Amino acid sequence: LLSIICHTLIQMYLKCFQILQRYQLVAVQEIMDSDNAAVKHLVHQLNQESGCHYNFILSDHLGRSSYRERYAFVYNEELLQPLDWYHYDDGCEECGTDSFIREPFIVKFSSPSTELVLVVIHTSPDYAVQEVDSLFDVWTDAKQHFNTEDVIILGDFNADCSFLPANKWPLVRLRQSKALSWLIVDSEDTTVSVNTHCAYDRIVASGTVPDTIIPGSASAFNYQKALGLLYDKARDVSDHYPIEVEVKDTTWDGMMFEPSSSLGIEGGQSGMPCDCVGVDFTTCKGRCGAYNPSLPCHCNASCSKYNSCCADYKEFCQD
Ligand SMILES: [Ca+2]
Ligand SMILES: [Ca+2]
Repeated sequence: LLSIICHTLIQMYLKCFQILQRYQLVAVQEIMDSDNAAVKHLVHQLNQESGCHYNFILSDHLGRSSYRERYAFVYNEELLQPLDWYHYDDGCEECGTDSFIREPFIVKFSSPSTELVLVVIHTSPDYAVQEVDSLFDVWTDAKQHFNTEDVIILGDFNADCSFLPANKWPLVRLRQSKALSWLIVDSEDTTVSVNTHCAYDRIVASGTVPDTIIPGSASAFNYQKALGLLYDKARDVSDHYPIEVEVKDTTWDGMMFEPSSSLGIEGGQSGMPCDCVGVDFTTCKGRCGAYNPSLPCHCNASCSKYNSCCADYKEFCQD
């Protein structure tokens, strides 16, 4: 079982097929088509190319503005089946008291021999410190929800370089907890550009998962080298390398699931109904990233540019 992040899959189908076929399970992010036609087409073509039975499960459109992204898990359905899933309830979007721009999508998969909970996240680079810290709450919630310690959190955390420099690690509970293993280490370069060396993309695991990882398998997959691509072509595929781990499964007896006849599962909607009773709209405390045109001041990254920040924006939302 492997996992991977593959960005901007729409543009460069063919190369992506070659990359996707390495994996039994893939977390995909930054999906921006309004229907699910692109992913459906991709998985359909992937099945034709590979002769395998891949399927996918899609999150809601996630974001605070009209710019929204979806997550998807693409999986080999003869070996993996989604059992149950939910969107993490991160607070009230309308009040700006939510903790993520794109709240994590959480899916419990079963294989013939085991079960595993996966949490996918694409953090906001502007609030990477707060969001990666808040992933600790998501991890706690996922463990309770599914009554298991075996959780993998993966995605573009923006967890390096200027977005999350090393001196901020003490503020990040996900990093400080001894119960979590950061499988993609700080020295890894997950960026395709030769001008950046940053471990933005991460796989973090708990429970029995770290013990099942094949040593040395957690890494960024340099598809430019592996496929012999020119630099410009590699950059057309993505600005990030996929990150991957290989899990050894010693108890699998060769059993496979029956593939389903339909393609694609909608993972439901995010966002519980909420009200803003008692919320102070004049402060950015607990409201970093908040933007609401009907309110006099904002706490989003571009408020400085428009001179519309609440007075304490710097204190609570900037370093
Ligand atoms: Ca949110
Ligand atoms: Ca690089």
